[in-house]
Amino acid sequence: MTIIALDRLVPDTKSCCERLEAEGYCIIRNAVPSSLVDRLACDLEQDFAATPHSVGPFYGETTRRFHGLLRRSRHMGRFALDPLVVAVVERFLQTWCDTIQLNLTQAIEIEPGGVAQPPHRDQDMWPVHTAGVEYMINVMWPFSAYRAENGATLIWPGSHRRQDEIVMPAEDAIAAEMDPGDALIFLGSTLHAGGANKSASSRRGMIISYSLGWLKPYELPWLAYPPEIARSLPRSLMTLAGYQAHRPNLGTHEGRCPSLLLNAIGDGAQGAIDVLRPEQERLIADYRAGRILPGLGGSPAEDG
Ligand SMILES: O=C(O)CCC(=O)C(=O)O
Ligand SMILES: [Fe+2]
Repeated sequence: MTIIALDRLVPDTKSCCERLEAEGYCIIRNAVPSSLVDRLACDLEQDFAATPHSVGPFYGETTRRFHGLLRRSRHMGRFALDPLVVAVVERFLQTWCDTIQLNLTQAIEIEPGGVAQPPHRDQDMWPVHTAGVEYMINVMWPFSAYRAENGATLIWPGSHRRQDEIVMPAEDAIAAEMDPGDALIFLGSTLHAGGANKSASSRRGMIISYSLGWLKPYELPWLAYPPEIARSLPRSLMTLAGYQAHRPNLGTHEGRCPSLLLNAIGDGAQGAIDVLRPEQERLIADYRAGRILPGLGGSPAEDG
């Protein structure tokens, strides 16, 4: 079993993207200091203790999961906005959207005795797929050492190119063994699963996932971070977490960009304001000026 890993000492968006392209996953070693992971895990300790077991065959009844992590620890920004991760995610997703968005933050504990999760591709949650389009990217951050015996995430290398195979042979999976501070990035089209925990202690970590900015996210960020909470959190994080319209006019509130809700005043209903791409504004201007005639194709800008 080989684990493909990158050393953060040579952080390089290009090589990380190449590995994702080739294998469907990539491990960044020492992406953040392990001491920071310890502080984050410490902030979440109470939540792990207070969270009941998950219900259902996908989540797994020997797991505990909770969400809305950006409001639970001030350290989350360092993880969610990790520059290398964000650069990689943007490189993969921004061909298909203007801006990426936070899809989910989820803390996960797999208890001793936990069975392996069914293999799945996370982007299959959305029912329609266009070949070659990536809809989301996941990043798994371990809080405890991930090893094959304690349920390290299982990944099927190359499975992103074999979308028609619902499952692949168990022996083809690798266990993404990592230590706190490492990060596993994998595509939404990569077959994976939480592993079985055959050890005596819990495996804890978190997933932060990002998706095309116009998709419905798994976790509704406006409920996880309503305006009164969002105003107390870093603006860059809340921009990622849904307080940003996606052109044209998607994800708005009262017909306006929801970023206006982050301002201390002026968040009442005040009339709609378009959020359009420049080429859409040009198209409308060309139409109004009579430069677009019925039956003509092509770009009006080029047609002159
Ligand atoms: O816990 C893990 O290692 C993976 C979890 C996962 O893939 C999921 O819940 O979608
Ligand atoms: Fe998953």
